[in-house]
Order: sequence, then C-alpha cells, then structure tokens
Amino acid sequence: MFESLSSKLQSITAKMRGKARVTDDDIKEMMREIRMALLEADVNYGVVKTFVAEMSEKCKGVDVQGSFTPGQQIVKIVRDSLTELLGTGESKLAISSTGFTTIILYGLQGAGKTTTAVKLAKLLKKDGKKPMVASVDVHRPAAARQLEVLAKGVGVDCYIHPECADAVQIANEAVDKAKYLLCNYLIVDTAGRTVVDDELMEELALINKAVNPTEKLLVVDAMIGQEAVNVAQSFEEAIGMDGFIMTKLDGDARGGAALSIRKLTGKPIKYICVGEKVDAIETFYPQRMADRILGMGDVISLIERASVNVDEEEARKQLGRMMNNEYDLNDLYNQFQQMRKMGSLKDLVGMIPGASGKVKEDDIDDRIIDHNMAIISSMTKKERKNPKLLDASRRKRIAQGAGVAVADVNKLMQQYETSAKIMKQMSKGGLRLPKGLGGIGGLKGLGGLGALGGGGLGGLGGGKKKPKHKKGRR
Ligand SMILES: Nc1nc2c(ncn2[C@@H]2O[C@H](COP(=O)(O)OP(=O)(O)OP(=O)(O)O)[C@@H](O)[C@H]2O)c(=O)[nH]1
Ligand SMILES: [Mg+2]
Repeated sequence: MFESLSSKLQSITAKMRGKARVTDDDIKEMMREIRMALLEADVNYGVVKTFVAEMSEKCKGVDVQGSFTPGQQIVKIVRDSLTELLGTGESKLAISSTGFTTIILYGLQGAGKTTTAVKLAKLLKKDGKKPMVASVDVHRPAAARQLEVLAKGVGVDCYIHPECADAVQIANEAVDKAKYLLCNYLIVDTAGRTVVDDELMEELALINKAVNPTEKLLVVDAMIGQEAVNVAQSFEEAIGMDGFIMTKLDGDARGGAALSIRKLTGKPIKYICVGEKVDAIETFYPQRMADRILGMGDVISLIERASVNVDEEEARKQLGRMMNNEYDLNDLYNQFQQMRKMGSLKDLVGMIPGASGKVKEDDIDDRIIDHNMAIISSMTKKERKNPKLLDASRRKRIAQGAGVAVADVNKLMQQYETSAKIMKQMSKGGLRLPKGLGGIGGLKGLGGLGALGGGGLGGLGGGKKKPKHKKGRR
C-alpha cells in the first residue's frame, strides 16, 4: 500500500529525525521533497500546496529547548499534518437510534460494492451484530447470486429476488425481511453505474428513499486516483453521501485518492479494503494510516487483526503446551493455520514497524505457508510429535510427499527449531523476540503470532527467488 510514497517519505523523515540542529534551509528542502513525493503519488495539486504551506508554518515554531530534538519535532509535525489530511479521529459508522441501522453502498461499476457488502457484514457479525445483506441490482443478471454466494460463505443472512425487475420493490422487501429476522443491520448492495447514467441515478435516489439509510457510503476503487473526487461530487449531488469505503488499496494505487479525498469533499473514509478475501477490510484510522505511510508501522491494526482472527482457545492451548515444553510440529502447523486466517503476509509485514522497506515485496510469497503446511502434513503422527526422528532419509520421503525439495524441509526444520527455542525462552519468562517484533510479544492471541517471531515470517522468502535465509530476517 502506497509503497513508493511511503519509501520516499520515510527517507525524507529519516534524514530529519537525527538532526540536532535544523536550519531554515533544511526545512525548505524537506518541504520541497515532500511536495514532490505527494505530487508523484497523485495527490491533488491544491491539496499538496496548502498541506505543505501549513506544515512549513508549524515547523517555524519548533522549540529548540524542548526534550525532543528539532528533527524529531519536525517529524512529529509531518505525522500530525498527514493524520489531519487523512481526517482527524476515527470515522465511526453511524448507528440508528431505532436499533435498525441501514447502510446503502453505491458506486461505479466494479468498484467492489458486492464484495464490500459481505466484508462489512462479516465485520459486523464478528462484532456481535446481526447483519443482513440485500442486493437491489436488477441490471446485471448474476449480481444477486454473486452476493448470495458470498454471504453464504460467511454465514450472513441475504435477501435477493432475482425474478423481480423493480429495484425499489426489492429494497422494501429487504427492509421487511431484515426486520422480520430481527437483524439490526441491513446492508444494501446496489447496481454499478456510470455517473452519466441519469436513469440509474434516479433509480438510486428512489431506492435511497425506500431504504432511508442511516449511512450512505460511496465505494471507490483507489486505482481511479483523483477521479474519485469527481465521482464523489456527482453522487453527492444526486443522492448525497456520508462517507467513503476505499477499495483495492492492496493494488498499486499510488495513494493520491486516499490522501486528497477528505480535504476535497469533506467526507471521511470509513473503511479501507485491501484484498479480495472477505477478511480484507479495516476500519480507517487516519493516525494509523499516517504512521503506516511514514513507516512507523501499524502495530495496533496488527493486534486487532490477530485478536479477531486468532482462535483464542487454540492460542491458550498452545501457550499451555509451550509452558510445558511440549511444542511440536503440530503446534507449528496450527500456527501456520492461524496466520492464514490473518490475511496475506504482505499486508502483515507492512504493519510491522521497521519491517516494511527491509523485506522486499517480491521476496514475500504467500505460498510458502501452504508449502510448509504440506511438508508437515506429509509427516507421520510420530514424526510430528517427535521432530528429532527426522533423519535424512525421512526428510527425503517427506519432501517427495509434499512435492518440495529436501532443502525446503530442512529450512522448515530450522524454523521449527528457532520457534521452539523462542517458546522455551518464553516459558522461562525471558521472552526476546527478534528485533522489531519485540512489541508484538505478550499479545493475547500469541499462539498465532509466535509463528511470526520464529517459524512463520522467518520463512517469508520463497517462490520464484531462492531465498537467502538470513538469521533474524523478518
Ligand atoms: N485486490 C482487490 N480486489 C478487490 C477488492 N475489492 C473488490 N475487489 C475485486 O474487484 C472485483 C469487483 O468487485 P465487485 O464486488 O463485484 O464489484 P461491484 O462494485 O459489486 O461490481 P458491479 O456490481 O459489477 O458494479 C472483484 O473481482 C473483487 O474480487 C480489494 O479491496 N482488493
Ligand atoms: Mg456488484
């Protein structure tokens, strides 16, 4: 996410951070570099101009006597300004006082509405709510079924009426059905449209009236860049909007849309989507995003993801086993499984402070976890319980069974040993995860993250390039 902008801003701020004295020229030079980086990331010109001007003004007041160096203070100014640009505070979803909250999702064709409807429903469900999704897309024949299939996959109620061609009627039916099922959230997925299609815009206005939404959210594809601002303005004029859900931030969107949209429309980004999977949605927190862009990592998002996706019961069991020094390959297998649930390794690495930039995207191959799981699956029960049994001939057999090279089996065993060592240290109370991961130790849900310190992320390399397995690599 925002790789190019992020790496530029990181190197600009790194230069500044160490400075004990900062001259006016230093600040001028930094502002020039920041302006360039933002423009290259496709941030709106006007936004960049005011942003940089305001920031320069704030830098003038830097206190040379303070407990932080001027360089550090300036980095903090950059971070705060970026946070402000992204929108202050968390943009919470509004809740209806009636106890029945309706959310309508609209946007251009292919923006990700249907996928997002289900992602959002899943998020609400995890939060103990009872959501229902409904499709009022009567224009694309397969649209309603697409929603139905996705909703079924996450165990969320879904209302569709494929035989009916009247979107407003379906919207009314969906409201009735959701209330009948005692759902407290209804998420309405609408047909994709182009902004120039007046007929579809009128239909949307009518659906809007029928549903009387608590939240009108525009789903925008980050890849369309600054055009998102025009799209937002058209929808705002036609039916109004309360905020954005920005999708496809996992792609090579340069970030311009996310950084410009709040200032130019005054509307907050409420969620961001970072992948095709139903879990790839996050509440948008401006400060955390600013920190992620500036390479300060995003440990809090990581923690949240871990605590939502990691099976607590499983984590507790593993912790107990670790304490008793019983950590074996079954446990490592379970850790891989937990990591799978947390999402893609690329996303996870991006959230670890200091890790982005040091680990190259190309070196991260999500298939490595599958390979490792296949290797462990090819072992006998006895071998999994007692890894010491794994001599050369057994390793050869396992490699053949898993369809990998013996070297891959060896690598996994090395990772296992590192993990086991860490577990042992933890059980003695003297946990020291590899540098940079220290902050993640001590989390609840540690069962899954234990693998990050040892076996899991240690094995990031793989796939196309033969990984150079450096010790302590994250
Ligand atoms: N990489 C990535 N792909 C996404 C994301 N969100 C959606 N997609 C993909 O984008 C494509 C379109 O998503 P849909 O949810 O069908 O989009 P839609 O807005 O409902 O499309 P229409 O109903 O045809 O207007 C699908 O292939 C999704 O898997 C995301 O955050 N990241
Ligand atoms: Mg759709």
